[in-house]
Amino acid sequence: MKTQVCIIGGGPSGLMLSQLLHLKGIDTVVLERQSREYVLGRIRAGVLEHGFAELMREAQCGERMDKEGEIHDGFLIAHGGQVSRVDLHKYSGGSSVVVYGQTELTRDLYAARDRMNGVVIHNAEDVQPHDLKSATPYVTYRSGDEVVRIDCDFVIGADGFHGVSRKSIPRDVLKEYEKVYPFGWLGVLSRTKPVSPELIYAKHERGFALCSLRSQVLSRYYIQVPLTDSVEDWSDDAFWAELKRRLPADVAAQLVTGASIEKSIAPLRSFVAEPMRYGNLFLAGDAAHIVPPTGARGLNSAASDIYYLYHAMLAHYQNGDSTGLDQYSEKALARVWKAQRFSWWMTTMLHTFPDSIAYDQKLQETDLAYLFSSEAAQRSLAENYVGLPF
Ligand code: RFL
Ligand code: PHB
Repeated sequence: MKTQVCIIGGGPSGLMLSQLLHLKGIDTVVLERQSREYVLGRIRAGVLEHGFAELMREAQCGERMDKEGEIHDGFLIAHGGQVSRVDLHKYSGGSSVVVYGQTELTRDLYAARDRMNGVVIHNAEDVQPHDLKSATPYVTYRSGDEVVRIDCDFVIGADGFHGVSRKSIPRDVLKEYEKVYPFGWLGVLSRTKPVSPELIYAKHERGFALCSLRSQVLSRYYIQVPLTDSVEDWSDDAFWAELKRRLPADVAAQLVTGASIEKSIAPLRSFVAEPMRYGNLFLAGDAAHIVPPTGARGLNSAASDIYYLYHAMLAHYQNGDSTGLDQYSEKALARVWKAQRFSWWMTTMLHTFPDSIAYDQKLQETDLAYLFSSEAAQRSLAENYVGLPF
């Protein structure tokens, strides 16, 4: 098989790039290890920044998002017995975020690829990139007993944190920066009315909690749990009881509980791999960097990678100009590190750390007190949350 751009990973990053390039007449093949059902069964992000939503529209995939997604102009932070609002609209110069699930967005991208007869190969086993430093790289995968070879100009590693792409960059080239947090998030999806029209991030001495949503009939809640906990340790009743303990009493009293339709634990981690290019391999999204979900930055950081790569590929194929490709890693990493800083700050301010000393707790309280006493601080939060410019 032959293509111009071989994309490893059929998550939002890979599908989005494939769709955008296809619209400009650039041929791609997407190789996905899992089945489509498996990919669409994963419950992940819920908050999209303005720039991501724009990219969805440019990819001709924004119709359902614009109809069913909710525009949110602010969110709430519960702390020390009070609830304060962050006015995103006011402090970001009129911007906002879109609440629309990653699952739905991925479904829309798959539908668009199908409509245009895009090649997305599922259940691709043992995917392996080769000859990345040469002008003629190729990727192999196994389908049953058959090994298939795809010759291409470029390989895109959009295969998430556990993918094969990053691992094919030699150890002496790649530098990895990592911070592992001593807790995870236990998430529950339930077919219940959300407790609040806007997201509530709750700081509590028993641990952080988040009230989010997918629609007016579908709620997503999270609580901070120790890394030693497993999903089996948490019955639905235990989850709801713990969530209520961490919310302000009037919010807890309004909480509608119900059977969980998904329950999972995600460990919290910050990670960056540098550089994001090796020869003709380009990393994008979670394959190169991940953040703790507290700032809702993960998918949104993937979006800026895709934006830069898309424009760099266009310049290369349409004008023979490779400047964008040459500058990709540096440009992408500059924005990635800002998302890292913001996510680390939100996580540090709102979680309960098992080894924290009284001094640390005072600083957390002061961070929040300063935030809500300073318009400049709220402006800084808002501009990061709605997304820094690409
Ligand atoms: P993905 O989604 O992990 O997709 C990678 C795809 O590659 C496939 N793959 C392979 N394919 C072929 N060969 C191999 N060897 C392969 N290895 C892996 C995988 O099966 C998969 O389909 O990465 P991508 O596309 O870069 O997208 C990144 C986002 O998924 C991620 O950043 C967000 O979900 C993070 N995130 C959030 N981001 C936000 O911007 N806003 C949020 O509100 C938000 N909330 C969250 C989140 C992540 C969470 N979890 C579970 C980590 C909430 C949670 C709980
Ligand atoms: C979600 O709805 O899954 C969600 C929302 C905001 C976050 C993280 C996750 O910061």
